[in-house]
Amino acid sequence: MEKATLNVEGMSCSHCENAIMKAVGALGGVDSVMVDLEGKAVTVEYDAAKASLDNIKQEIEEQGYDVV
Ligand SMILES: [Cu+2]
Repeated sequence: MEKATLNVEGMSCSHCENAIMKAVGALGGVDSVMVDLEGKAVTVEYDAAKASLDNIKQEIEEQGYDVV
């Protein structure tokens, strides 16, 4: 299991948190998603054989947030 923390801009409230947790959590191979609003960070644990960090970043951006 891989663990990565992404810096994400644009998350401001629990709605953002839920949107990201739901969208990223639904990706195959993603085991857990943690959102830190104050720290502007999203930490994901994923199986590198089934999910890629690029896909995870893309999904966050599709939800309307910027991965920096
Ligand atoms: Cu929000």
